Amino acid sequence: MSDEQVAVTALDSPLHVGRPNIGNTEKFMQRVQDILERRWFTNNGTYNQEFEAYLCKYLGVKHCIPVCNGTVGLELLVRGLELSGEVIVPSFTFVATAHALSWLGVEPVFCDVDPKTHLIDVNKIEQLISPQTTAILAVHLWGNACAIEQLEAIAEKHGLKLIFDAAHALGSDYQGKKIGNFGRAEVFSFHATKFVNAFEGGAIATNDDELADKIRHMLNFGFAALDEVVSIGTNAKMTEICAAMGLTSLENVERFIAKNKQNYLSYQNRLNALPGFSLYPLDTETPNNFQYIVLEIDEPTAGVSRDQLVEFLRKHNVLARRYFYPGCHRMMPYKNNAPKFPLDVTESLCQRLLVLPNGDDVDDDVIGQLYSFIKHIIYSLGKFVE
Ligand code: T4K
Repeated sequence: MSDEQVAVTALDSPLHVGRPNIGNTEKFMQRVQDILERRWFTNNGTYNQEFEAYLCKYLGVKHCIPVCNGTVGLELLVRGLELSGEVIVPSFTFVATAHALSWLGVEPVFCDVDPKTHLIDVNKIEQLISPQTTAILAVHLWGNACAIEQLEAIAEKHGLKLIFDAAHALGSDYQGKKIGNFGRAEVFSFHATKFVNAFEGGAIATNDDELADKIRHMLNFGFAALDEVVSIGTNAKMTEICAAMGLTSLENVERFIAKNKQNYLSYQNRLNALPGFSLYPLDTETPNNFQYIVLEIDEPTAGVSRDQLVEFLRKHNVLARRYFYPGCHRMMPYKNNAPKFPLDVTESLCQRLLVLPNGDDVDDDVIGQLYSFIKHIIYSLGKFVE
């Protein structure tokens, strides 16, 4: 009897996608103590300033303004750049990207993505441009940089603003420069599920002094100085506890990336040997955070569907996710409007992809177990060939 025929047993405890990484706990607790002693909890405190300074140095960017979360960061940017009418955005992204536009009365116009990179397809953007289009909001999905040069050329040719949702892309490079330096601005997320987290949080990175000033006012009710309000504003501030967590996580960024990369390679060694399974290809020579283990399943060759596999893994305590099923254009409120052009690649990816766990919690043994679950279900369905 082969290994695959032996019943596999579920993991002892659930293995999640998006399990938070934790930096130096002792250092974080010292910072919490310090926050409590100094009684300065929010409103651009010391840890916010330190977090921003650290981010700016790490990214090589002039401003990286901490905010309460990535979604609100995108909203501030949309408002700060006075975007209106329509903005071109991929449908294959977390729904926050589209919502940030809709929330401000701007219509997201969905563009298809490239089948290999899963990034906005630069060849399909121009057909979506109308007299109402004011910007392109591209997403560096899975931490992989978009085709920035081509996007810049399209934006310039049509007089559009170019901004990036960089929620996944802290630590990634494009042509030797860190993400955070491109377009008018880029927005990061430091949500618990991101590999560098601040519990909740985000940041707007830009080299544009004027835009940075405007956003700093807007995130604090429009205050420019004591008793002086210069614009409409909101409350998008990051708390000191979140900034302390963000800073403590960021101090460990290289360790997190090294672990992620090691896990990525371990997944790659195993999964790419299975017919019908392909791991999202990352160039291991280009800096990336390697956080996302994205598996594409070609059902006829693999002998198992994505949904069968997700269900089987879940039964065995591996909580894989079907990101970004079913695609923003199929979610409310967007599903009431047909996309301007078909989103064939997005539709296909939404049926074929799953995301597997990575991070501090995962190691070679766990990946080995996960691999045996996958082999087991393929074997059970009668398609396993060694
Ligand atoms: N743009 C993009 C491309 C994004 O991916 C996101 C966020 C944004 C913009 C917006 O940034 P933020 O406003 O969030 O800063 C999660 C996150 O809530 C969301 O931040 C993230 N993308 C998205 C990809 O994933 P859900 O609905 O999948 O969350 P949930 O509660 O199902 O948790 C995800 C997994 O993480 C589960 O397996 C459980 C695990 N988890 C979660 C939390 C909160 C933990 O193990 N511990 C935790 O504390 O959206």
